[in-house]
Amino acid sequence: MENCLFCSIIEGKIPSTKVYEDEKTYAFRDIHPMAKTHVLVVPKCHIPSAASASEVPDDVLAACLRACQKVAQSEGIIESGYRIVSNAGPDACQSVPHMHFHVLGGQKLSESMA
Ligand code: DGP
Repeated sequence: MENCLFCSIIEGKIPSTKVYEDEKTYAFRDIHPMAKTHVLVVPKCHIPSAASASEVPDDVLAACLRACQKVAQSEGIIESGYRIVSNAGPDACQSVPHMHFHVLGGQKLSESMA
């Protein structure tokens, strides 16, 4: 989609630090890391947010969760633990309207989620 930051990153028009890629997903380091490990997993097709999940093919949704697992594995946090966060909409402070999953770990995370 034109004028979508993450679509531009996926297309390579904006540089990013790639962590993982497959046919349906792309994962790269967050520009403002909130934890020692902070990677964003995005579907390659444009989906505004998790609030549109009912319109998204099952294989794309599954690929996103599986990509989070692959990232956790390659980042060495699969055993120590990690958090997957997907902000959707204004109350969640979603700032980029292309569905994405934050994979956070590499340190003890806050017990508070809100
Ligand atoms: P959210 O607030 O949940 O919509 O998260 C958007 C994230 O995207 C935020 O943590 C910062 C990250 N981000 C924004 N612009 C860029 C960029 O140009 N490159 C990278 N790597 N990350 C970005």
